[in-house]
Amino acid sequence: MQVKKYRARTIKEASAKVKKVLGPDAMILSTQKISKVGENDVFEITALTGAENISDESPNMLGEVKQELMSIKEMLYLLNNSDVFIEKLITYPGVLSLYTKMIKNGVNDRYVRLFFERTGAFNGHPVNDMKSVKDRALKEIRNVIDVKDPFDIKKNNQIIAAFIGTTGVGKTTTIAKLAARLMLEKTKKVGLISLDAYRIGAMEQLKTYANILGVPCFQVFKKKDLLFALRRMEGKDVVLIDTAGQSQYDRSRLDELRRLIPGDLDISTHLLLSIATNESEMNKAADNFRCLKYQSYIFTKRDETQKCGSILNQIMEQSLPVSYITTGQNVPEDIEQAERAKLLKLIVS
Ligand SMILES: Nc1nc2c(ncn2[C@@H]2O[C@H](COP(=O)(O)OP(=O)(O)OP(=O)(O)O)[C@@H](O)[C@H]2O)c(=O)[nH]1
Ligand SMILES: [Mg+2]
Repeated sequence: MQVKKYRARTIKEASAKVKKVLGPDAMILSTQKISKVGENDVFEITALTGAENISDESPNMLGEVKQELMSIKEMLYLLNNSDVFIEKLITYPGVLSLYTKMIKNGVNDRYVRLFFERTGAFNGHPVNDMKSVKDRALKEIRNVIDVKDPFDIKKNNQIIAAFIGTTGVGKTTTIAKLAARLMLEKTKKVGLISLDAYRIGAMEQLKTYANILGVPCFQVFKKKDLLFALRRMEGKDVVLIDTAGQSQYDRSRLDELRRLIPGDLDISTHLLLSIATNESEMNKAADNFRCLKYQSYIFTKRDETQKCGSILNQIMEQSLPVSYITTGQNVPEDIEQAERAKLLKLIVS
């Protein structure tokens, strides 16, 4: 392991020097701005080479220290993606690494700054304990994450839940996973309904799962069919309603779905959003389905992406609880109940 210092007129030039000499995996120990009267400011980076082995030398303590450090590769990434705010952050590698991770995870820069500003550490007062700033930022993020289990059945009321979302987002598969879980783990009596005014074939997939699980499954095209099906399933603890995939751009079909789900019945709706879609598509879907007054988010296809920052962006856009995360195509295994700590981890690591 070797410690070296590099100086340049800008932080970016100094970082580039470190990368050129020590390689992209060099870790930054400190970054300083050196100001001398009558001279231009100079930035100095103290970097460590050979740091990739430090966790082997002393797994616990040094491994932890390494986690707090940032690699020069990460710093260059950050410098290319941000601006003035970074100048305040740049001299605190521990906090900076959290910032970089969130940006890389796709959390909107605006929100990342907001959480750091909420810690109170960036309002001009010098801060000594950066670890506590990092912890405060994490706490602020944790505070906005809300989770809710729609099937947390306390009373003996029947729960009717409809699942909405764009075509192929995973509605039918998620319903099959939930139906199996509710039956096997919570010994609930489950019924399924397919609400689809357009595709005749759409019922088949749900029906196949219903047959495997041995639960009733009704196909519904009109509101009166839905009322009939619900009457037939009065004895069920939980009724799960699958809906036809809607293009979020097709207003008339969304309106039709809204008319099909009666507002006077106690039917909760849950919006599925794929974490693997791009941010603007996700926002558009969340906006356009809003007319269906969904009460929770289900984030799907977590296994298809490394970047889970869109979960936080969505929560910041519209503050609603997260109920489930789906993690693959296997029924019924690939679904997890949303938990704050797990969500936080997905967003910041
Ligand atoms: N990788 C991955 N694939 C998933 C997940 N959930 C569902 N899928 C897959 O996504 C595809 C579409 O799933 P469906 O459940 O049919 O989606 P849908 O929303 O019902 O689709 P429509 O009814 O056509 O709107 C299938 O191939 C599923 O296996 C997930 O969490 N991860
Ligand atoms: Mg479907």
